Amino acid sequence: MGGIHLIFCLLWACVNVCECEPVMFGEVSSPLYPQPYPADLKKQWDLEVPQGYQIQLTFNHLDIEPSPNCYYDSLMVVSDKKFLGKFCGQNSTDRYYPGNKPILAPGNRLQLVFQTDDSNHVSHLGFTAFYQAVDIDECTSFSVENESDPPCSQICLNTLGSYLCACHHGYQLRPDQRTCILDCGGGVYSEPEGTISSPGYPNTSPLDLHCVYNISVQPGFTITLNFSQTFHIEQVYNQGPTCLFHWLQVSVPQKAPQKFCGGKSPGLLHTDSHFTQVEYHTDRHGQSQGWSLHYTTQRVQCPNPGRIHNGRVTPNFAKYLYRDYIQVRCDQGYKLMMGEKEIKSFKSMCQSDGEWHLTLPECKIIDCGAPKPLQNGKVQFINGSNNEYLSVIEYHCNEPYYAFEKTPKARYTCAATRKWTEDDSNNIIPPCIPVCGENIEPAFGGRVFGGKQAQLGQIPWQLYTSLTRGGASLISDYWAITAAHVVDGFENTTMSFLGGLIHLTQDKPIKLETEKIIIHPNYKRVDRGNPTNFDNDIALIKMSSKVPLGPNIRPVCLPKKTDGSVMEDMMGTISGFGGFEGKLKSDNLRYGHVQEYPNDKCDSGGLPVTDNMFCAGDDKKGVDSCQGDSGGPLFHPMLGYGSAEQRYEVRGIVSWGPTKCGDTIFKGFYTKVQNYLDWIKETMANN
Ligand SMILES: *[C@@H]1O[C@H](CO)[C@@H](O)[C@H](O)[C@H]1NC(C)=O
Ligand SMILES: *[C@@H]1O[C@H](CO)[C@@H](O)[C@H](O)[C@H]1NC(C)=O
Ligand SMILES: *[C@@H]1O[C@H](CO)[C@@H](O)[C@H](O)[C@H]1NC(C)=O
Ligand SMILES: *[C@@H]1O[C@H](CO)[C@@H](O)[C@H](O)[C@H]1NC(C)=O
Ligand SMILES: *[C@@H]1O[C@H](CO)[C@@H](O)[C@H](O)[C@H]1NC(C)=O
Ligand SMILES: CC(=O)N[C@H]1CO[C@H](CO)[C@@H](O)[C@@H]1O
Repeated sequence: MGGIHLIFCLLWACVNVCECEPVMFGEVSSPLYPQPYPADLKKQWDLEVPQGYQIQLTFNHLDIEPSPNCYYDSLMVVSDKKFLGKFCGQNSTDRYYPGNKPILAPGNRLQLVFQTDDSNHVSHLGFTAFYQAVDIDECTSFSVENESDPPCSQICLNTLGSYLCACHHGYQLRPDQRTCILDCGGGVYSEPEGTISSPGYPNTSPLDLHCVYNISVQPGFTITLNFSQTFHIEQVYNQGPTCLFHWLQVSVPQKAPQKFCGGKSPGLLHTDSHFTQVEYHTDRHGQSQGWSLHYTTQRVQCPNPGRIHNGRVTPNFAKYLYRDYIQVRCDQGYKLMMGEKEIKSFKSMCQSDGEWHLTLPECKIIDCGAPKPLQNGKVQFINGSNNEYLSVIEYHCNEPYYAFEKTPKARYTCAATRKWTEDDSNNIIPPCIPVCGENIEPAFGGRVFGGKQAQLGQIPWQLYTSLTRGGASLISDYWAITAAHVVDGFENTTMSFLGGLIHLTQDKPIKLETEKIIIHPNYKRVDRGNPTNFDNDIALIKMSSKVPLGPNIRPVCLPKKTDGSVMEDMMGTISGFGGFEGKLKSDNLRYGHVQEYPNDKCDSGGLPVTDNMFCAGDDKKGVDSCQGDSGGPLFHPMLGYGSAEQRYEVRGIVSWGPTKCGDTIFKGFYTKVQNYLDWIKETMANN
């Protein structure tokens, strides 16, 4: 009948489709009602309300011929083949009369079947009933016999035509919208330490769990899990114990996860990571007592930085942890080197990845650099090499022609300051100065008339110029001193001087050329060539190159300021290539001894005599300086030296004489060198 109804509907569909929709309520009555029903009848009604509802039938009136088991006439109520009742009778005293309560079908459909036999003598009226859609309480409608599960595992909320499931506090509805799961795990444990336990611990864990606990602390720290002794997770035996259905898994990035079950606590687990995930899983069966863990965090440890040669790593810890700093200091005399580069200081930090942010530098020995060369001297290593720290050097002058003024040698140590340092000194390397006044043959013969021929090296400071046939005295390795009148007129030229000779015909004299000729500024240049005033008859000559000092050419000393003035009766020695025994000049270097006199004891022949000169001569032997000796020295043994190391100083410069040479009455006049010490010193220093 339902099928016919459907076809009907389809034929009418375009006109009145809505009639096909199940209605929410309706009325149903026996044929002809409220007239008596006909005999020999069999009629069925298919009633339907929308899905999600139950259909409920309420009788308003029922009057069907009573019979045992409603044998003759009956109204049968069936819901989807489930028999709900068979009714007949007139009032509630009849056994098969429906009660006052409505009939509720389990579903949304209901069939009524009305059957009558061949007679209706008493004219029973039949029935009329009202049906309606009633909301199903899905929450309570499950049947225990069917073994079907309740629609919701925890809380069921009935709604019109449907239902909703909900969960108790602490539980979550799963995607099936029916079952609830313990709301475990979740969130992130970021505190430096904490405790995590299985749900309900120490009570048995709920079933069907999947809890995820993330422990995530800041980089530079590692997590250690300490499981408590009370530990139990169901284990199954499948060719050995396996964690098949219940398990606890600890996962650390970049490492294979570890699964645990059974009754033995994993104890202490060092993860070496700042992130750890703990997952706990139970299925719907079995039993696990659960677990608990306390986690702590430790700072990441860096490897021991190690030792360093010739330096120290500080601080010295047993362990170096994240954010610890180390410094490196080199021992005294060593410097910090990072590769090829020197660095001032070194600091390195233990990083969050357990590595030092810088590798250790090296301590290399410092050096003071090559020692400064010493003019006219040399340097010599006494200890060490490569100019390294604590190397010791010694400076020596090229002896015997040069020497330090005060000490025989100067010793320097390469100090931590990277400088060559002399103890108790200002670190200025003293200059090597030419040794003055020494000669090879210190003993000059006695008083010999007309002088005596000098030997090579005996008067090594004696110089000679053929240009003006004059002499000069070497006073350093650059400078010579002479009389102004010897060089007057040649200041702007180059003059040649010879040294290291005793014979003018000698093979290999030492040739010196002048660079500068400096005449004393107060020398009066009148009557050049035939001067009449010899005041300040002094000049300095600077050679164009260093004089190669040797045994035959060496400087004479200058007198000291304190040497006093001319001393009467004091003997001096004069030397030169000047004439003797009637000759105007000698080919040989000769010397003789003269005595100094006060100026008033000498006849000047009318020429001016000043305190810048002194006179000397020899009363008896007629020793005198002569033409050709001009500019040459008058020298004395210096006081304060033993005879073996006798030195000589130049006190006078052969200047002029009023008459012929060797006159026993008239003496020669000499420029008093002592008066010019300051000028000599200044001029030499400034040129
Ligand atoms: C038993 O449950 C199933 C599924 O839940 C349902 O289809 C069936 O109609 C139920 N049977 C009875 C007798 O309740
Ligand atoms: C826990 O960690 C996993 C893996 O890193 C991540 O996928 C998940 O989102 C994390 N859960 C929470 C709540 O942070
Ligand atoms: C681990 O926890 C136990 C207590 O459960 C404690 O006795 C033990 O000292 C802990 N171990 C460490 C290394 O913290
Ligand atoms: C010699 O030099 C070495 C280093 O080159 C140093 O260790 C040592 O102390 C020095 N000795 C002296 C006596 O200076
Ligand atoms: C040398 O030169 C200076 C400056 O040019 C000059 O004054 C002086 O007269 C010159 N002397 C001689 C002797 O030529
Ligand atoms: C009160 C009443 O109407 N009772 C009637 C119930 O039906 C029986 C017959 O089935 C009658 O005999 C009673 O009189």
